[in-house]
Amino acid sequence: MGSSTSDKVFDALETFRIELPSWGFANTGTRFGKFIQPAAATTTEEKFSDSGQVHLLTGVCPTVALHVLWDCPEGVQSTDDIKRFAGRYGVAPGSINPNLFQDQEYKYGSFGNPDESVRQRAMRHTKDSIEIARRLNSRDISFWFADGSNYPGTANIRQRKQWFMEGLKIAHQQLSPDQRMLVEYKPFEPAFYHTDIADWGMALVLARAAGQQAKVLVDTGHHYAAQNIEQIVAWLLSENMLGGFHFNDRRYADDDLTMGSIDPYQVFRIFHEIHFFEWETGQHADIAYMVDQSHNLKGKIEAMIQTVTMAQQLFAKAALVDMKKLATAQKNCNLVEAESALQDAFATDVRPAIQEWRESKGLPKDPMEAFRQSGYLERITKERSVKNSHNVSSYA
Ligand code: RM4
Ligand code: MN
Ligand code: MN
Repeated sequence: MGSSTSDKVFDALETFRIELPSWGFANTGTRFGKFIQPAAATTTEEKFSDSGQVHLLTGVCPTVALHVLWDCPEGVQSTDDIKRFAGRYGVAPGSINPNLFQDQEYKYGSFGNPDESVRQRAMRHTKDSIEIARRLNSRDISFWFADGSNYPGTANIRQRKQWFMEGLKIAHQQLSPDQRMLVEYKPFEPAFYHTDIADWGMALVLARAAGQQAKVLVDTGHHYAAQNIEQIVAWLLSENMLGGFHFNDRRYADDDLTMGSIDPYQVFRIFHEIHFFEWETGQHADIAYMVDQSHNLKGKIEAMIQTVTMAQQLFAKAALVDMKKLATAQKNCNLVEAESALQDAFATDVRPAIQEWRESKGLPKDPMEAFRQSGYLERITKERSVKNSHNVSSYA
């Protein structure tokens, strides 16, 4: 490997950080049930402990995303506990995710519910979530709405859009100047006929209407098969509206599989659009890279280490694209040359350079191996297995 290749890999890794989801360490399942893991995290503290392990071994996951309902059972009062966990386990709270889908009241929606008192309840929870974020010094409040309908004719789509516009605008007014609102979209599930924020265009319209600090969040699992996600990314970048990602992979629907497990080239192409944007404009793309996965069958911490390793590899590979060559080839419509610029970078084995980078940072060369040697899994399995034998209730 040429030294310029490893320089590029080092440069790319220097800035790349990825946020872990607290719920990725808990028992999760499908609508058919859960398979309980004896080592799964059963409390917010355990989720911090597990993410702390991943950060300790990889060095690139300094924050953990929190879901208010699952991680802040006392609402705003939970923030003191969370600060303690953050100090104890060496990971800071990251994006704050309001939960506007699980309470019985949200059966017909939250911001889009025809019942005004439910919309108000959703707003109260939203304001609490923004306050939680403020107390925790979290920059991003990340909104995913399950709102929608299951049958044609049962919902007033335009009216609901209006309610969303109003709700997000009010929420935006609560933000501190350094906070951001991220608006996620999803084409279906749990609603099966229409979802109120079904795609990136709808999220963009709502984010623009909400205010300057609102951006779009791209969850890679929230697209129809064959959709060109990197094009969406390129458009959002050029509109200065890309706020962050929820990474996961999919084969059929919102499968929440390990990042890059099905289609690593797609993730590479997404990262390429970001690198290309930065190269061409000289601007830094201020994007929150986050994981949103549900490891029903894999060991949770191992799956997370695997994810982070994959993310680093694909980000580094994308940094190897010869941009000058690419730009010239594009200009001259030299198709094979242009495409090869991507393919050559994708085919490069960056693993040795990544190992060198880890060593230069005093990190284990192989985080997975280091985790297996650490004894951590054996310890938490012992500590948590009894608790896990009767922890099957909520999603995470
Ligand atoms: C949704 C969406 C949200 C996540 C929940 C658990 O499908 O991806 O971001 O918080 O799942
Ligand atoms: Mn998501
Ligand atoms: Mn999802």
